[in-house]
This record gives sequence, C-alpha cells and structure tokens, in this order.
Amino acid sequence: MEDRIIDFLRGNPGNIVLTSHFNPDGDAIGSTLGFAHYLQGQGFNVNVIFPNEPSIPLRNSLGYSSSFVHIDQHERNKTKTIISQANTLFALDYNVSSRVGKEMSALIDNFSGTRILIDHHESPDHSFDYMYSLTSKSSTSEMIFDIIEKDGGAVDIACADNLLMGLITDTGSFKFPITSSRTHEVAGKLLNFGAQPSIIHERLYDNNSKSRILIWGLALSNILITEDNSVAILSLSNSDLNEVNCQPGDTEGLVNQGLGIKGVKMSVLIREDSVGSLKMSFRSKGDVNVNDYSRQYWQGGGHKNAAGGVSELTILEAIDKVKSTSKEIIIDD
Ligand SMILES: [Mn+2]
Repeated sequence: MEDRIIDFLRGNPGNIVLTSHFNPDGDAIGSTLGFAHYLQGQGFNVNVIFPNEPSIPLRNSLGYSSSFVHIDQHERNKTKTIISQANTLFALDYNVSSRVGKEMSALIDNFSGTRILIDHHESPDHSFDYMYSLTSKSSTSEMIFDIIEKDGGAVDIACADNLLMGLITDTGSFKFPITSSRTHEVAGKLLNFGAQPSIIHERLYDNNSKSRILIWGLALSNILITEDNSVAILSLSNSDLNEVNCQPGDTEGLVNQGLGIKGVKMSVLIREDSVGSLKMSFRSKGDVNVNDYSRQYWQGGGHKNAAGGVSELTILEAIDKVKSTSKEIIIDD
C-alpha cells in the first residue's frame, strides 16, 4: 500500500485534505505538515486541518504558518468547505475518527471521497478505504518518510524539520524501545535534507512557559509512589490547573517524569480537566503493557508503553483504582 499512495493521488487528481488528532502532538503535527509540504512540492493542492490548536512550541515548526493550515475549532465554516471540496482525506497518527473529537469526527465519517489512514497505533478502524498501519513504527512521521522516499521527490526543509520533530517527540529523543535502526537511519537522512536537531530540540524543550514549569512543580511535589515502588502516580486537580493558568500542552511529557524514579515501571498522570472528567495518561517500561491496561480499566488505549484513557471518578477514587488494579500488570524482575 505505502508504495502506491502517491501514485494513487496522481491518478486521482483533486484537492487533498490531511487531518490529525485532537490535542495534536509532535508526531501529529510533524507527519501531517511533513507530508503536506512534500505533496505541495509535488504540485498537489493540499489543506491541513487540526481539530484544535497545538501548543506554542509545536506551532513554531517550520511551515506551520502556511496558509494551508487550519484549526477546526477556530474556522468551522472554512474547514467544512475544505472537506466538502476535497476528494481525498488522510487520517494521520490516529486509529479511529473519534480521536479528532466530536465536532470534527462527523466530517470525517461522512466524507464522500477516498479516506486513507496512515498510523502506528493499535486497533485501526477498518472502515477506511486504504489503510497503512504499522504498530512496529516509531512514529507516523517515520511512515511518511518511507512513503516519500519511495516516491523519490524533493524533500524541502519544512518537510524535513516536521518529520524529524515527529521522530524526536514520539521516541522521547530516540530513547523509547520502539526506536529502531531504521528510525535512526531516517533521522540521518532528514539531517541531510537540512533538518537541525539542536534547533528542534531547543524549540520543543527549552522554550517553556511559566505556567508549564509551575504545573510541573505542583504535580511533582504531590507525586505518590506505591508501596512496592513500582508505580508512580501524578495528579492535577481542576483547581491546580486554574491556579497556574495552565495552557494547552503544559502537561505534555509530564507523565514521563514518574518513570525516572528508580524501580518505577509504570507512571500515571491523572488530570481533572473539569470536575467529573479525568484524563488519564500511562507510560511504562519494558513488558508492562499499558495499552491492555487502559483498555481494560480506563476506556482507552494506545501503545504498549504509552497509552491514554478517561474516567468519571474523582481523583482520589482514581488513585485508589490505579493502586488496586495496577498490581495485575506489573511484572516482577
Ligand atoms: Mn504518533
């Protein structure tokens, strides 16, 4: 399939719309903008639609300010028109249309043209017309590079910058187990196309807002660790978030801090977005499978070592539930 995606587009000329998931992360932005800039360079008419606005560091990727980038929450009428005038729609870095949020998922479900999914999450929705799904891949950005490389056209600096950002963010700067020799090879090739890892890194990680540092401080000062020292639990109440005027993206990456504690195999972040609505994030090491765990207990899923979920419990109830259920998935050394 991946060999034929761009040939398919050449055989079916028309407008292309590329979409990614709600709260777009580095790989969502990276894969979508990387592909969009490549396709534009190949003469295609492209538009990109994200459901809501990404965090500021992600908005600073090269080419983010292109006129073809749209935010559904800000430009509803425009995005509806774009989707109605497209004949091919890409779903990048998400496995089911509900991941784009309620408002936008209807537009994707009812899209009358060809729907193509490119993604590395588990359990992709088989209702798409074409699917390129590989859970062994570090990132959707790596998959997009595979497609582009086979096509053989010019990779401009905006494409290279965005794809490398996707690789860096989804692999935790090349340290997660999903990182393969191919991931490093792709990164090397992106450097040859002009991407600058030091600049991407500085933009992403040395560019914190005050509210981000304050919310991390609050969460870390209240960290709980289970008696057997295997699970770290971070929690932020609605009033914590309001106290520091927490902005979208401020808690991104926070859950990984729990894994930095010696002996901890799973880290959990519980965030109370509004009272009665918890967002759960899970990270794990090695064979501790948080995808299965979140599916079973938290109405969510994701990858083996990184997953999300939701809950209607209170924070204290959710902490108790993590304590009682996580024992099942922790594997003793
Ligand atoms: Mn991804």
